Amino acid sequence: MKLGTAIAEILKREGVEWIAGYPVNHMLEHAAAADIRPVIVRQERIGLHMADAQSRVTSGRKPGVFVMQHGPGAENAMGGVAQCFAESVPVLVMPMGYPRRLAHVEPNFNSVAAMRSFTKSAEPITLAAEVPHILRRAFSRLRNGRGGPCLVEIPSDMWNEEVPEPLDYRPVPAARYAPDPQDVARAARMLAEAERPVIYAGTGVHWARAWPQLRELAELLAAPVTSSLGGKSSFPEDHPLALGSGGLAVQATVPHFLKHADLILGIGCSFTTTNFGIAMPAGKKIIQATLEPDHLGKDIPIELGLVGDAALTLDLLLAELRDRIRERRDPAAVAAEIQAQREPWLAKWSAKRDSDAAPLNPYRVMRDLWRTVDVDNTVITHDAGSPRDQLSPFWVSRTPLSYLGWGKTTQLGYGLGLAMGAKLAAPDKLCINVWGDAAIGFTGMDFETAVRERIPIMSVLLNNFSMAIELKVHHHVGQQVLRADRPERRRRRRRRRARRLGDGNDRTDRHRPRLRRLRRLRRRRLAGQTDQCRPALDRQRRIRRHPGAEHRRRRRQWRHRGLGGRSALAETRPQLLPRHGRDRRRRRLRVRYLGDQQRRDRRRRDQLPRHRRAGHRRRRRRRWRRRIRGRQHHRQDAERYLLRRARRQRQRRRQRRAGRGDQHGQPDHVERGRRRQ
Ligand SMILES: Cc1ncc(C[n+]2csc(CCOP(=O)(O)OP(=O)(O)O)c2C)c(N)n1
Ligand SMILES: [Mg+2]
Repeated sequence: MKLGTAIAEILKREGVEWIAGYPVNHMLEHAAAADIRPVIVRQERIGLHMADAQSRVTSGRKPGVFVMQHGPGAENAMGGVAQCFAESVPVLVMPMGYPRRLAHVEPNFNSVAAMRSFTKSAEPITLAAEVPHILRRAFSRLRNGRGGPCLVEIPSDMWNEEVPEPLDYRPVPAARYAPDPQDVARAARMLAEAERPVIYAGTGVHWARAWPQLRELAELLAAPVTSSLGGKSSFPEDHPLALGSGGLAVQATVPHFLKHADLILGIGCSFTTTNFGIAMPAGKKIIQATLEPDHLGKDIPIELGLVGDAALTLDLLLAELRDRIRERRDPAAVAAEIQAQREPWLAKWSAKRDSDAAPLNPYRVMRDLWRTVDVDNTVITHDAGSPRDQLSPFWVSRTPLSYLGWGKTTQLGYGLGLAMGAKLAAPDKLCINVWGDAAIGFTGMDFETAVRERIPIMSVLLNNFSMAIELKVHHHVGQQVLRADRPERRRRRRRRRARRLGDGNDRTDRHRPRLRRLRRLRRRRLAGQTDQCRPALDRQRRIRRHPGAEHRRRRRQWRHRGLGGRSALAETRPQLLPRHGRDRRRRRLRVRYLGDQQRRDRRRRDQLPRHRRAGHRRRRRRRWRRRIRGRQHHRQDAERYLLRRARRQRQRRRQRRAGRGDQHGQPDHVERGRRRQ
């Protein structure tokens, strides 16, 4: 069994259904052959973000996989890998590597060496027979403990190596671990005795799927619950005990309750100090429950640490607490206090959220979005910048993993990949990403991936023509941006630019007045009020009088525009030529774009002696056909046409051969050679 086939088989056994990738990496071919869907992205980072979402939405049960080329592909993927690392997301990353003899020679990029510091594990394949062991190690790390990207580099000279059969690989089991029972008992005592406990839920609750336990604990203690951005949606935010999520922008409820808490229980969280998380007030008594022992007391001092899976930890805590608290505590007082904080806060924001002013402000957009979509069957995420803060405090998420948040670092453009990956992982959900104009500048081209791969997502772009969130930091730059962007200035600038380009109107409505005028003229002409629209009428008359001349004139015109003359296509494939309004306009743009090349071609052709012009024309047609093939718009037509042509040519060749009596399918030149003998 070839190396790639063996890896694909292992992925299949591990339940991988699709992999994201960017060529060249032969894993894409091997995966497709093993019925694993390859999803080709436009750049590596997005592929990693998609794999990231696959892992998040399945709580790591089916980790995402991303493959890319050695050298530039691996270099360009580093951002996405670093993002997974910062967010502790388990993703299998399989770059191709330089051939083994060059893997450690400068300046070749060695993924294992380069990415070791921000992956959970990084290992090259150096022996084909070791593949099952290497992948077992990788999957074991992906499924156990705190998540993170695991990298397996496949040297590009190994694809043809044989992995011994039968392939000895069994899917890796996931093991959970729980905290020390004595610590759990102590934590339960502290919680039972606390008068104002607050629960802070981190992403660990999602990874452990500890949602029911979290709710039960909150209800048992009548304790208010907030979360990190990553932990948002682990507790229903329309629950009377929900404070809303933490983050950079938070509801007034969150700081109020944290400030007055006498005990904070952090569950599935690292308490990392970050701009994107709420800071715990100093001097508080804190219990930290986390999967990662290295995270205990990492950024803030804690009273007690519980190391283990969030679901197991909560199960144990609940069992202990039920002995101490017989009945659920009455949540009325806490709920009333939450409302007393939330209502004035909401009232303060309602001026923006309910504003009808045009253009609509982002808060209003988010409000309407929440009211419009089926919130419980939605997975929403956002990019860095203002969209995050305009969404997170107001979006009331009610079902687990309906909100993909992040809390340590986020590269602009992350949200698009997350939404696409989430859609592949949960096809029944509506997947939305909300981003700003700076964010779309990073990964916007991958919209094409969503279209090509048929991944229907919703993308909400909040365009404020600036990096609004950075305006306070970059005051002078920001001011310039704002000044240039005042609407009347913008319009005047555009008009000036348009006039310079020879058009009287600005960009947005360039075609409209012309169309309107033409339509009006046509109406009047039909009503006999005018005989304007001369050019069209004249043309009609000319055609009627001298059809041949008009035909030649048009041919000249097409040639002049560099379309290879009517004969090239118009006669054979008239549907490939533009006919009406939008098509023709598009073509005109294309012609302008291609004009220089065409003109250069023609000049070159004219310099050739006459007998060589045919070859030139043939080459040009070939190029033209290639161009057509690349155009999505006509691709199917063109492909069908080319296929049919190729078939015809084959047929003709076969007939020619048959005519010459060649029954054995020998190549032409052999036959010809024989004949000449
Ligand atoms: C790759 C990357 N570079 C820089 C940043 C820092 N950063 C965070 S938000 C932001 C500006 C976002 O602008 P935009 O997307 O237009 O949102 P706005 O704040 O204008 O609504 C920048 C530069 C980042 N998060 N990621
Ligand atoms: Mg912006």
